Amino acid sequence: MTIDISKTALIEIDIQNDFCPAGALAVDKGDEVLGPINALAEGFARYGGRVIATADWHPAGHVSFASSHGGRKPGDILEGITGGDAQVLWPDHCVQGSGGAEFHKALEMKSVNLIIRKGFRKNLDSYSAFFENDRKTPTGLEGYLKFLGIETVVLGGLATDYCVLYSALDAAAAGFRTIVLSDAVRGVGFPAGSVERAFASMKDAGIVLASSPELIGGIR
Ligand code: VGL
Ligand code: ZN
Repeated sequence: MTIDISKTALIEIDIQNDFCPAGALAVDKGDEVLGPINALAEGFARYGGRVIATADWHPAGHVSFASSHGGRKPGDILEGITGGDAQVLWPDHCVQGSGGAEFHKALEMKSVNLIIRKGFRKNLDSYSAFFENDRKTPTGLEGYLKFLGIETVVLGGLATDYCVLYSALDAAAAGFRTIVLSDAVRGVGFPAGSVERAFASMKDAGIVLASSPELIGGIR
């Protein structure tokens, strides 16, 4: 697969301690994305490519936390709280300034050109790197990429069924050729079947799955 590095951006989604083993919202084997992501980022950097890292960045008492809704438990689902789809309630995670919100220490930050933080408003959640969960509030990433003439986005990170999925769907809807890294994503898997449904919706949206070695070999 050919990657014209001047028109391609790598987006590393939420590779933060809270989504890795022992984190507050640990994704099974979440740290396994680090090897392929770091290798690809290094390949991009070698050719002067754009590498963007995103971070879930919630204030204490965030609307997506079960603890903010007296008596609710993580995994409960509430309708109509952020204007978009039903909201899954999560354990407190990625609280601004906390250790859990830091990027995993093995994530190679030297190649990262831009960090996008999202979900920083108390009453609005954000899975996507492009739009918050009201589906209207932009993060600015689309404008950034388009201004630079980026045509292809490559996505990896955490979690397959939430932030990677929503970011990939928004990237495709914005007109980018969208590639998700088959070996550099891991999912939450809640509710049951969510990872399988995520891959199916990506496929329906014309999103391509490819492995990091396939892409590294194609960088020009
Ligand atoms: C995420 C659940 C809640 C993610 C973020 O990064 O996929 N999932 N907040
Ligand atoms: Zn979150």
